[in-house]
Formats: sequence, C-alpha cells, structure tokens
Amino acid sequence: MSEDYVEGNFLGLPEQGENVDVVVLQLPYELTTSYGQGTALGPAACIAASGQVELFDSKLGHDLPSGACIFTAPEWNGEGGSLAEQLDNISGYLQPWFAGDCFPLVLGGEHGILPPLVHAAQNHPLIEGDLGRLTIVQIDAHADLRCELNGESYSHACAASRSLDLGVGRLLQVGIRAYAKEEAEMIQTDERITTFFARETQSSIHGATTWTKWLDTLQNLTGPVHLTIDLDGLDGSLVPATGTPVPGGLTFWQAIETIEAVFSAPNAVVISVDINEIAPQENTPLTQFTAAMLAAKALAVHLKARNEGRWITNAQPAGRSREAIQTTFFKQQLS
Ligand SMILES: [Mn+2]
Repeated sequence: MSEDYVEGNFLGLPEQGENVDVVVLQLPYELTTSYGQGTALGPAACIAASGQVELFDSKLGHDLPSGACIFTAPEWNGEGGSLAEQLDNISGYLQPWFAGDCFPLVLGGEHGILPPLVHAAQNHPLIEGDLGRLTIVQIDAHADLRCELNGESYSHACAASRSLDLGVGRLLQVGIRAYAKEEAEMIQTDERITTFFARETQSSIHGATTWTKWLDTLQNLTGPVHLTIDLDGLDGSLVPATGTPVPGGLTFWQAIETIEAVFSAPNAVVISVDINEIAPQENTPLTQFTAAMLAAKALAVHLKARNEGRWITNAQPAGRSREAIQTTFFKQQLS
C-alpha cells in the first residue's frame, strides 16, 4: 500500500485534477435478490478489497492510474420507497456521468441496476437517444431474459429482457448455464441475442474452439458497447459470496480475456462497464477481491483504449460535482 493511499477510493488512488477521466460509481442496491444476501454491501467491500490489487497492468504497461484522474464518487444514497422510485433514482444518479466526458465504472448491487443504467446511457453522445446503436456484452450464469420472476418484471432475473425492451440493439452473452425454457426460446428466436453457453465454452472437447469464436465475435463489435459483468458468470468457486454462485462457469482468465477483447475491438467504443452482484464475505475476501481485480482490469484496458485513440473526447469536461437528474420513467412504466 503506497503512502498516499486514500481510504474509500478505488485502488486507494488520490484524485488528481479537476476533470474526471474515470468515475467509480457505487450502487448499493438490493431489492429483488432471490437467494443470497448482502449485495448492497458489495460496492464498498469491492472498494476496500481494491487496496490489495497490484497497480501494474501488463497490457497497459504502466501503473494505474497512469496519469488519469480516477474519481470515486459518493455512493448512491439508496433513496426511494418503491421499486420504481429506486430505479428512477439510480438512473438519475447515473445520468450526469454518462455525458461522454468520462468513463463510468459502476459497482453493484444486484443485476437489477442494468435497466436504469441503460436508461441513463441513452443521452450519451454516441447514443443520442437511439439505444438501437448500443450493444450490451453480458457475462452471467443466468440469461436474465425472463419476462418476470415472482411477479416482478424488474427483477434481476429480467435485467437483460428489460434492457432489450428499452431498445438496446444487440445483446451478446457468455457464461450462461442456468435459464428457463422461455429464455432458451427467446435466445433461439430473437435476432438481437447471441449467446455462448458455458456448456460449449467450457467443454473439455471443443471448448477452446468455441472460446476463440467468442473472442472473435467481440473483436468484430462496432459502435458503442456497455459491458455488464454479473459476478456469477465466473465459476462459483471464484465468487462464493455472490447472490447465486453457480458451478461450471468461466475461469478468471476467461473473464479477463473477455474484458480485454471487448476493449480492444478496433471499431467499437466501450462507453461504460458495470460489475454487479458483488457480495462480501468476511472470512474469505475472494469474492470482493475477484470483483476488484476485474474492475482494475477494465480500468487499465479503458486507459489503453484512450492511449490508442479509441475513446471519444469531444464532450466538454463537466467536473466532479454533478446533481442527480429527476426522472419518473420507471414510475410510469410500472404504474
Ligand atoms: Mn445476472
């Protein structure tokens, strides 16, 4: 730990400069988690664990933050009595940071944060209200394509289908190994969705071939991309404290390769990333540490993309203090 380590900041990094290059946003949101508990404590636990992550990144070739200003923003305050109010407040909290002048690195919270994040992203200068331009790349054990779960249409189990409902143009999924019949049918019939099942990528017979196809698919991405990493996409042994750990998932290096491939796609711009379903475990910090490692990797390859000219910088810098936007979108949807 270095001398200028700042408690409560991602990687303990001191913030340099008034303009924000990367903002770390914490969403301690847990309203619909079905099995585990503690995802509301995940973001802070991830920040704490990030103090143990090495700052050197071999792909970047430098120590983080490599001259960039990384701002760990005050966490979302969790306000909102009803589910709809919480979703609106999450979107309103995120919106000012999707202005295109900085890169949002979002820590959740359960996967139900995805639809309000997508809603917040629609004013991004590369999207301009047309979410059809946006591709979501999803690492997950579950397809999250349910119509509803326990009568709740904004459950974490519906995160991907609600995002498609908002108009997202394309969805690429990997790690998927737990899904319902309705989800299997949607994957087969909906042309927006491409799914690489864990059964195929982890196969001891043809897994390597399928994995190469997945990485090729990512390299061929075009336009704005959001990367959503549900920690349970990784093998359950790596993330024992996540909401629903599932065996048979991605290895740590497959998650790293996926992140690197998305951010190095020559014709795509990754506008934001979220790492969700982080739940801390006191005796073994493995889950939150794994999340912190993935977040640090995303930060490193984002900075690498900047160095290589694959980041839009024409948006005006808007500084560090930004007011949340008021929205009633989800209230209207759910009324
Ligand atoms: Mn999920």
